[in-house]
This record gives sequence, structure tokens and C-alpha cells, in this order.
Amino acid sequence: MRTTVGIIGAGPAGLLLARLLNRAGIDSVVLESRDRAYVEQRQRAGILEQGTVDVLRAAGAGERMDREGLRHDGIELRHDRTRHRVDFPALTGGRSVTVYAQTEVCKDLIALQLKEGGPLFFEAEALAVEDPDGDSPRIRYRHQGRESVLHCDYVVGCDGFWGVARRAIPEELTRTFERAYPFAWLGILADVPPSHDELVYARHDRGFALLSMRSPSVSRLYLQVPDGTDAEEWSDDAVWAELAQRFETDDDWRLERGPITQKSVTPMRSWVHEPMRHGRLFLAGDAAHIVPPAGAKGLNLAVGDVVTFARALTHRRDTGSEELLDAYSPTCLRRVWQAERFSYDMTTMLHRAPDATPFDDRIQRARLARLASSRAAETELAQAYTGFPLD
Ligand code: RFL
Ligand code: PHB
Repeated sequence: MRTTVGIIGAGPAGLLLARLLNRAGIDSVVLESRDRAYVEQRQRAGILEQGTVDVLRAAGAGERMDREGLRHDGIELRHDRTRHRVDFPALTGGRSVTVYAQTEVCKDLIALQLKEGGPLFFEAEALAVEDPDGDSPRIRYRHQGRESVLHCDYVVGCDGFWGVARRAIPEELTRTFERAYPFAWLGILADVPPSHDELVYARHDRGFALLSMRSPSVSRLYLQVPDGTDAEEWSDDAVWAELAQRFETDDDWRLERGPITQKSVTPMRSWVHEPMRHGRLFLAGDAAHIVPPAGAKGLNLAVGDVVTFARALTHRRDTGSEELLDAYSPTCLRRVWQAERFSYDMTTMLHRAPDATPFDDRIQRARLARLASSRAAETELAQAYTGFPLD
């Protein structure tokens, strides 16, 4: 088989890339190792930046998002039983975010790809990328028990943190930057209307908690737990009791409880792989960078990468110029590092490290107090949360 762009991975990065290329008249083939149901049900991100919403809409993938997505004009920061709302449009000249789950983005893009796009193979595992710096790189893959080769003009590794694409880049040409955190998130889905109409990020001496949602009737909540925690260690009652303590306020706000339908633990890391390109192999999304989820940036970064690649390749086709393809890695990395910085700031401001000293606690409180009293500090958070520009 032969194609212009071989895409490894059908997460948000790979699926959106296939859609953008299809709209530009460039053919592609997507190889995904898991089955369709798995990809459509994997619970992950929930927040789309304004720019992500605009991209999905322009790609003709925004119809259900516009109907069912929830526009959010702010978040609440909570600590020491006090509440402070950050008003995004007022601080950013009208920008907001949208609550629309990654599962739904993927379902919409898969349906469009199967209807209008090029081939998308599930249960097709890429084994290796070969000859990435030659004129015609290849993806060796296994599908339905048989090994085959996909010949490409370009390969884009959208295969996430555990993927194989980046292994094709000689180690001596790469550098990775990493920060591991000594805690994780226990995430739950619950059949109960969200207890607040906007997201609540809470700092508490017992640890961080986040109130989010999937719809007007389904809540998504997270608790900071020690690294290595098994979700089964936590009974439903224990989860609700802990959440209630961490969200407690001095007013009459109450946490509504309901049946928990899913429980899982997510480890936390900051990680960047440089460069994001080697010859005709490009990396996009979690294959090249991971952020801790407190900044809600992972999916939005993946979108930024594939928009940058699709533009660069379209420019190459239309003008013959390699200029934008050559700029791919530095262009993406500028935005990636801003998101890394913001995600690190949110994580360290809100989570309690096991070895936190009284000094660290005071600094966290001072950072939160600064946000509640300085428009400049709030503006910085609002701009970063609603999204860094794509260019
Ligand atoms: P994905 O989604 O991991 O997709 C990679 C795909 O590649 C496939 N694959 C292979 N396919 C073929 N051959 C191989 N050898 C393959 N190896 C892997 C995999 O099966 C998979 O389908 O990466 P992508 O597309 O780069 O998307 C990145 C996002 O998924 C990720 O950054 C976000 O989910 C991060 N994230 C959040 N991001 C946000 O923007 N806002 C949020 O609110 C947010 N919350 C979160 C999050 C991530 C979380 N977890 C679980 C890590 C909350 C959580 C709890
Ligand atoms: C989510 O709804 O899953 C979510 C929201 C905000 C975050 C992380 C996750 O910062």
C-alpha cells in the first residue's frame, strides 16, 4: 500500500490530522492498534480551548460539539474554604473554553473519516518506521495477523507516549526533558448533575481536587492521591467523603453525590522530546510531549501540532517550498513549552507534595492570594487557560 501521509494512531491528533489533510485534498492512511470501541470510550480530556473549537468547526467536525458542548466563561479557584472566580471573557477580550469530552471529539472524527475520508484501520499495529530520512519512509505494521508495509511520502507519529514512531529517530539526535510528580489523580465519572456550573480547582492541605463535568447530568471529578495508588483501594463512600472535605467552603455550597460509574488513576508527568521532526518523520501530540492535566492542555497541544503540520504540507504542495515543514519542530515547541510552563505552574500551585514544608504551603497560598487580588495575575492565568495562539 502507498499513501502521501502515513498516520500512526487514531487519538485526537491522528484523527484530526487525517480530517485536515482530507479537506486539503491530501490523501492519508491511519493505522490504529486498538479497536474502535476502545478508542471511543477512553476517558480523558474534557476542555477545548477556543482555538481548538474554531479548528474543529472549520474542519466540518463541529456540528454536535456546537449542539452539546458547554461554553464556560470562567473557572473557580478554591482554598482555605474561600472561592474566587476567574472571568475569562472579561480578562481576555472575549475568549472562553468549551466542555466537550475527548471521547466525543474522537467519535465525531471517526464517523467523518469512515464516511468521507481515506482508510482508517483499527487493530492495525505499527511495528516500526523505516528509513525516516529517505525519500520514501515506510511503516511496517501488523493487521489481521499479517505483516504489511505502508509506503509514504511522510509519516506522522500520532501514537501517544507509548508509541513506536519516535524510536526511529537516532538517539544521539534527540533530547528529552522530564519532570515526574510524586502524586497521581484518581478520576471518577458519576451520574449526578455537576455541583457547580463551572470547573472548580481546589487546593487543600489534604491534597488537590477538581470538579469537572461531561454533561448537565454527568460529573467528572478528580482527587490527588499518592503515586502508585490502586483505584480499587478507594470505596465510593471514601471518594465522596474526601471530595466533600477538599471542596468545603464557608458558605452553603454543597457537593451532590451520585452513583460512580468509572474510577481510574492517572500518573502525572511533564515530558518533552526534541526535536519533533527527523527527515520525513514528524511527531505530534502525546508522542512528543506530555503535560500534567491541571492545565487542561494535552489535547489542545495535539490539535496545535497537527494544524501546523497540515498547513506546512499544504504550503509545500502549493508552492514547492519546504520552509514551513522545516519550521515545524521549532514552531510547535514554542507553544509546547508555554503549555509546559503553565501546566507546571498550575500543578505546583494546587497540589500538595508529600514532602511539602510549611514554607511551600505559604508560597502556594501567596500565589492563590495574588490571583485573587491582582488583575495582571488573573489575566495571565485566563490567557493561558483559554489558549496560546497557534501561530
Ligand atoms: P492519544 O490520545 O494517546 O492517542 C494515541 C493513539 O495511538 C495509538 N497507538 C498506536 N497505533 C498504532 N500502532 C502503534 N504502535 C500505536 N501505539 C499507540 C493508541 O492506541 C492511541 O489511540 O494521543 P494524542 O492523539 O496525541 O492525544 C493526546 C491526548 O489524548 C492527551 O494529551 C489528553 O487526553 C490529555 N488530557 C487533557 N488534555 C486536554 O487538553 N484537556 C484536558 O482537560 C485533559 N484532561 C488528559 C486529561 C489526560 C488524562 N489522562 C488519562 C492522561 C485528563 C486525564 C485524566
Ligand atoms: C476533565 O474534565 O477531564 C478535565 C478538566 C480540566 C482539567 C483536567 C481534566 O484540567
